[in-house]
Amino acid sequence: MRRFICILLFLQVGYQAQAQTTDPETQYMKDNFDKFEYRIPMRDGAKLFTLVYMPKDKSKTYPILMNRTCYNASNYGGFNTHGHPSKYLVHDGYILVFQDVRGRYMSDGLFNNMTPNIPGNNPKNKTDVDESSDTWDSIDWMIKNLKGNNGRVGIYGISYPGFYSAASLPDAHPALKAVSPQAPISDFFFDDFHHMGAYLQSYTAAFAVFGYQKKDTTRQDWFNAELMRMYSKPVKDGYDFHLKQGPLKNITEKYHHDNFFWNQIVEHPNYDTFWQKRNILPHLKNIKPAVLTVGGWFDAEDLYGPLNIYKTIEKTTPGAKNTIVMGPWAHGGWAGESGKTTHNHIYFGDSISTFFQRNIERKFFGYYLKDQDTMNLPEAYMFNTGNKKWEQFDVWPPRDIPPVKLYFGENGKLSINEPTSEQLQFEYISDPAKPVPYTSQTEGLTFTPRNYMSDDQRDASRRPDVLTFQTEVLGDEVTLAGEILAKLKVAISTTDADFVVKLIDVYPDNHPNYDHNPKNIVMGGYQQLVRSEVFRGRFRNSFEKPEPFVPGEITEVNVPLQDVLHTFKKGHRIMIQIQSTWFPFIDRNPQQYVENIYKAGEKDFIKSTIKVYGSSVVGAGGDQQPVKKGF
Ligand code: PG9
Repeated sequence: MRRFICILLFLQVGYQAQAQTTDPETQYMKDNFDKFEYRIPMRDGAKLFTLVYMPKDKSKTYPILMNRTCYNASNYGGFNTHGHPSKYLVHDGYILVFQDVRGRYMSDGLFNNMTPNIPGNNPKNKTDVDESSDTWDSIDWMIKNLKGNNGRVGIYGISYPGFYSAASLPDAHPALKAVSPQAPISDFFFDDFHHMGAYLQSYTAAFAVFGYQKKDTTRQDWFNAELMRMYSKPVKDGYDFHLKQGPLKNITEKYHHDNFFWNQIVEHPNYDTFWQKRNILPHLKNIKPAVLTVGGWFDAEDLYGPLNIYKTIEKTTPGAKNTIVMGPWAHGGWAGESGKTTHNHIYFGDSISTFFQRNIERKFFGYYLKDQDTMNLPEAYMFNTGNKKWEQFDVWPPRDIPPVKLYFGENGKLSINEPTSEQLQFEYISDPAKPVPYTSQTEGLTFTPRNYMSDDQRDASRRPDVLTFQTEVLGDEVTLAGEILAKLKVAISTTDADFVVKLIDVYPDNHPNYDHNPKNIVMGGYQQLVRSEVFRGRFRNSFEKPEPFVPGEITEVNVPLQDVLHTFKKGHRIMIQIQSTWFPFIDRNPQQYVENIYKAGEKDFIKSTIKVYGSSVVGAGGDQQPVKKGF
């Protein structure tokens, strides 16, 4: 079939005659690159819109550095836009490529969330298309058609583009030499929309972006503006707004009745094949490109993704060129540089993103795509969020930092490595009409919540429906490095409940305030959240086959929290909190077993008396594999 390739060459005169911008990096782009637009044909005939910046200097060849996105490639024209490569990469000289994935903006086809990977080979047969085949076809076309390329390709992307980066790895094109999935989604049942099966109610408006098919190719947002307008209305108190919505079924009726993705979420409340086939992790085997996975320790959206993509490749492809970087960032925080690196109220140091961009990311692509420098990146380049320093490890989780076991004792005492009495029991009443706020601040509606990940837990500590245990003041520092697994022994008075476990660093009363905070943010006695996770109790034995609790029966609930690298300094305390609501970050559990929580009615929501036993333990550090893997 004659491959019709439409090349829209921007009018050079018009493009360059634009007024000189004040932003030096955008000006650098204009002075040193020519911009082209292509519609690259895929094996099934669909054409994917691809924006290409070609270096003007034709005296040498360049690798291709590609970003595949669902967030409108046309927006990448300006330098300082979401997902643009760092200035260090731009100045090093690459053919920069931004592509609308299938079904988005200027590309053909239908959008499919987390396109299921079709195991097999590339080039696949004509009908089999997925992100791997679209990437393969795009690379094959670019290598053959973009003059001046050096035959090597790199892919990077943050967030959903992080998933598209990871999805390029199975059956990768031979020219694909370096891939950096950054804050990548790996599985929507554990990243973004759900955490351990519980739904993130704070994501309500995000469905606007992912739940509507466009009618034609377009550079403009086509999705449900009404839903996005939720953010223009001055909703100052998201807690109150969401509580007033009542059960999720009201959200369906009011906002999402015509949203294909929301309806898929509602119809697939358990980890069935709909979600399982959208999980990229089982396909990450026999990985050939070098991989640099990047994440933020305070990433509320995709923390499961980077950690599990790295660990999966370690398991499936021994000897892979596989590195993980975790820094003190929120979602994608490493892409920007404000000078001071802070997360909410916590200050971590200066220019940490610049360090990553210049000393890690630039080296990674430069080495594998341009034979630049030497490769001396460690297996794991991890920022310790307690002593606020980078640390390098030759394996992650590290084997030379002993795991710690934390036990619940009387009078709110948390014991380190010394079991307390199994007879002890601790009790609270969980009331879905008065759920525990997920943040100490009054926060309006968010696209996705972020600040809560390192927030002060003092308000929660004072609630009767939150169990709080803390160690004595530490006489010496204690470092937790690796996974955290809370093995809870519980009994509830009803037939369902959620469990939220939080690991907290309690600052000494004389801790100085941080300059970047308003005066009312007192760091003395601050109870900083280090790691937290929710577990929907019905999935304790299987995410695919949920089970009710037997009222009053002592039951094991294993809550895997994501990894940490955190030194609790001398003079601090370690704290653990346990609760059963976390609103509106997480939707409310009716606390009695219903087939589908998305369809529960107001009357289904009841109080539950929760008992936690002294035989529970929080294992922190090292490999903490859940006793019963629920998936
Ligand atoms: N974490 C981003 C996201 C936000 C909201 C909905 C879906 C995804 C992202 O991965 O792009």
